[in-house]
Amino acid sequence: MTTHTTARPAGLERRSFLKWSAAAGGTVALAGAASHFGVLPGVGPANAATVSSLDADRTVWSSCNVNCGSRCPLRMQVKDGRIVRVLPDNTGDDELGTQQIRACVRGRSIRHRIYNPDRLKTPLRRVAGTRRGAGEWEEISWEEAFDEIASTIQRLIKDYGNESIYLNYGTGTLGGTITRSWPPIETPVARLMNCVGGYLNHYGDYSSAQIAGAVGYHYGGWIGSNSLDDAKNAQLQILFGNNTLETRMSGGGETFVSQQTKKLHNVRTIVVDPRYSDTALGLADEWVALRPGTDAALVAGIAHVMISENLHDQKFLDRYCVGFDEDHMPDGVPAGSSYRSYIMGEGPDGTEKTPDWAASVTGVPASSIVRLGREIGRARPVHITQGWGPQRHANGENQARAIFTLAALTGSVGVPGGGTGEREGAYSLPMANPFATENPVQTAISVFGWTDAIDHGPEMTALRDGVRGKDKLDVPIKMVWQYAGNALTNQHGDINRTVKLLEDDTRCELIVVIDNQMTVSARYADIVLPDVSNAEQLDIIQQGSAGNLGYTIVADKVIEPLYDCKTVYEMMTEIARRLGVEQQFTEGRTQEEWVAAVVDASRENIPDLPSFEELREMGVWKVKAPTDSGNVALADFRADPEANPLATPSGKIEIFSQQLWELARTWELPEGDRITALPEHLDTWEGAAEARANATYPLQVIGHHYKQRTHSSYGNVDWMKEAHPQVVWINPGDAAERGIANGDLVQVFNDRGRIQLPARVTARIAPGVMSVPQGAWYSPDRRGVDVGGSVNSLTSWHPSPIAKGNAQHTTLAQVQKV
Ligand SMILES: Nc1nc2c(c(=O)[nH]1)N[C@H]1C(S)=C(S)[C@@H](COP(=O)(O)OP(=O)(O)OC[C@H]3O[C@@H](n4cnc5c(=O)[nH]c(N)nc54)[C@H](O)[C@@H]3O)O[C@H]1N2
Ligand SMILES: Nc1nc2c(c(=O)[nH]1)N[C@H]1C(S)=C(S)[C@@H](COP(=O)(O)OP(=O)(O)OC[C@H]3O[C@@H](n4cnc5c(=O)[nH]c(N)nc54)[C@H](O)[C@@H]3O)O[C@H]1N2
Ligand code: SF4
Ligand SMILES: [Mo]
Repeated sequence: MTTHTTARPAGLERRSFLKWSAAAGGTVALAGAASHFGVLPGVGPANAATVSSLDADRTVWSSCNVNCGSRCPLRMQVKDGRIVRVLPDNTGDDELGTQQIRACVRGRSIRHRIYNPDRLKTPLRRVAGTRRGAGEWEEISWEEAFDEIASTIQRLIKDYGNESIYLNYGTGTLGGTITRSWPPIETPVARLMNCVGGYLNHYGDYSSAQIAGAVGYHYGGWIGSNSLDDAKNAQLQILFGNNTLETRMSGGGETFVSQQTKKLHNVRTIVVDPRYSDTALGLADEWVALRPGTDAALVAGIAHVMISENLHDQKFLDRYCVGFDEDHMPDGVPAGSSYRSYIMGEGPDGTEKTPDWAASVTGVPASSIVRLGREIGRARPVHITQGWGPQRHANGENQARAIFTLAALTGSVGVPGGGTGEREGAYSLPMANPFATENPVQTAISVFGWTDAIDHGPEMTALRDGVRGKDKLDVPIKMVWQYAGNALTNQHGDINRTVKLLEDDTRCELIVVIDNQMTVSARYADIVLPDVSNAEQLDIIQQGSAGNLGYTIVADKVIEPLYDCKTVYEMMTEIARRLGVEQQFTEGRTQEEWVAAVVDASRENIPDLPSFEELREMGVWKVKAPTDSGNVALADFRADPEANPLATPSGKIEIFSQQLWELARTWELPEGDRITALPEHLDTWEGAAEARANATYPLQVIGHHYKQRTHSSYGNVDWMKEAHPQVVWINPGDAAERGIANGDLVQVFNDRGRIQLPARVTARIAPGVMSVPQGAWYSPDRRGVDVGGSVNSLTSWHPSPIAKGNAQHTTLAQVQKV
């Protein structure tokens, strides 16, 4: 049975809790004391500059709901209707499974996002006749905004059908339930659209498109991997491009889980990453610095050592996999098609994947590859996970599958201390969501394909563009809803090209942005609807990834809506009324009644879950996973593969996928792009090999996820910009060649764009590679130079071959001193 853990420090009764929370504020230094009292100029009610926390009128549970993979409860202190202080979780302890879920610096600065000068205050409409994006706005009433949106929806459905209306990707309120912004089907916007016939859907996401596109062929579906606390059972832990210390930053999430596991069990840890990431800094015993997009080649070199020295787990491969050697191949494929043949130079390419070969591709010394092959080959079990950096590449599907294959070579799949090579799994509560409805429209495009669908939708087909549910699209996208997302511009590839497309309002006729900040995407809207922040409304919050800890948060309304902002639920209700479907949309419930309904429905799955009223008082409710040994992915399959087959055609792990073999023959790909049945290394457009042959743009650019921001969210918070400025990481050798010193202002550029920002010259990045932390706000100056330093000024629209996903870490550029 699950354990109920809302532990409080001994001696504190529940009824004294609120008082204690307030008092704790004065003494818990972690919450950041005096500097939290500052008041932003020009926003909110006039206020005293300093307020002692003891003076606060009340402390209210809220949370940070952005898409950082974690999700932290926040205790917001209110004085005279204004949030004056933000405190972290204070329930639980410092043990794995009952830990405090302490907010990172972003969550603790949330006041500066709530009371930000960029806050949207009133509905805005682009001035008729001006260019979209020109920044000429008129303030309109809510009634005008609702009327115009409702009548345009009616016209577009009549003229083009529901498939002309698209819900763009957006994860700004991923943690919410009633306010949830992704997946599209769970959003309040989808709920509205489903009342009037539905909308064009998307599959995949910007996070993990390629791995999601690959894992079905390899494992039969998304299976995750062992949790990070399970590394305690391993002899060796390997993290491929998995930067948990920066991308799961909650002090109660995977940052805590991986650090605590390391501290208690000291398992040897290898980090494979072109950057010496914060995770390498905090956890690694060894850093393997490879060129971006070459993990499959590194794995091939390691496999060569293991096979040559008989260190691979042949028994596991025989029983659980197809495609490793010639004796375990599907029918009807030519000899020499196995992974072993590929590695030993007996396949169609005739190249032996020796450590020397792998060194020439990856940049990792051959001697290191030999040593790695031996160490990995001799360790059992090996805890292998990958983040989503390796797969956000032009060859991302193969990168992901190669790392899965290394897990199979070590025979570590399905056992404690092992893993599948996918991203770490974690325990989570099976919350229900009765608010979500079904989309009557089946047609879907890839998450990354919407710009193409605006540009030339009816030319997009299943075999060429990955259209699903239909052989081809019939209509282009005519309307875009962008709710709590910045993927309309800032987070999509090639911003300069994207904004050119959006400027033309004869193609996409209506863009509605619902946000609470004047974001880059809002600049390209026709109508901007000012949403409240999460502190201004009630919702139930879906947990983040936290090892063996499950939890849920009831985030209450802390303050009244600022300015003329409305909740998204109210906005959708008003539009539903104008479309004649209000009753169907609301089912007669208020937002609070919906939250209560979510709790009631979830109690059927989780018998111990307290009632809505109890949760509301507690703020956060925690449950430790029922097993102490961590989450082990595919344990059933490992125990009995015949009784528990995978959902692949063979029921086994498909190192050679016959489905991909077929795809490679039937799908139409741009010249140079390839799909392979084996997880081969592929040299791609703007990849590592091309970089060395390209005199104009010889440097590979990746854009790691950065602690200043969650994507673009928090990117306009003064404190965060000061603490973690936007800089481009450059290797000292590359910098010296160009006369660039640490701190110099530089421009990074290619044919698609040019950004300007300070250089961070550091040996923490591999030679030939730069990293521009993704998510900075695009701000082109008069010359068109993006002085905000957004990496998507440099990236492209070119999708990956199988998933049609965003290959935003595959980019070539040059750098020069300004
Ligand atoms: N080059 C490059 N590009 C990338 C990536 C990369 O690695 N490299 N990563 C990709 C990935 S993994 C992802 S997930 C996407 C993320 O892309 P997005 O999902 O677009 O993420 P954000 O930029 O954080 O945008 C969230 C928006 O929600 C808004 N928001 C926050 N709270 C609220 C609220 O309460 N109400 C409303 N209405 N709005 C709110 C914020 O102001 C912000 O504008 O970016 C992708 N883009
Ligand atoms: N602080 C912070 N946390 C976040 C986010 C954020 O914006 N800020 N975004 C959140 C979201 S939505 C997501 S999807 C996740 C993203 O999580 P990830 O996709 O895992 O994050 P990335 O920073 O893109 O990549 C992880 C690491 O992979 C490395 N890398 C890049 N290319 C390669 C490669 O070819 N091979 C190898 N081995 N490594 C490579 C990068 O240097 C980086 O250190 O993070 C989440 N957490
Ligand atoms: S950004 Fe993530 S880790 Fe930081 S406070 Fe918000 S949810 Fe927690
Ligand atoms: Mo993501």
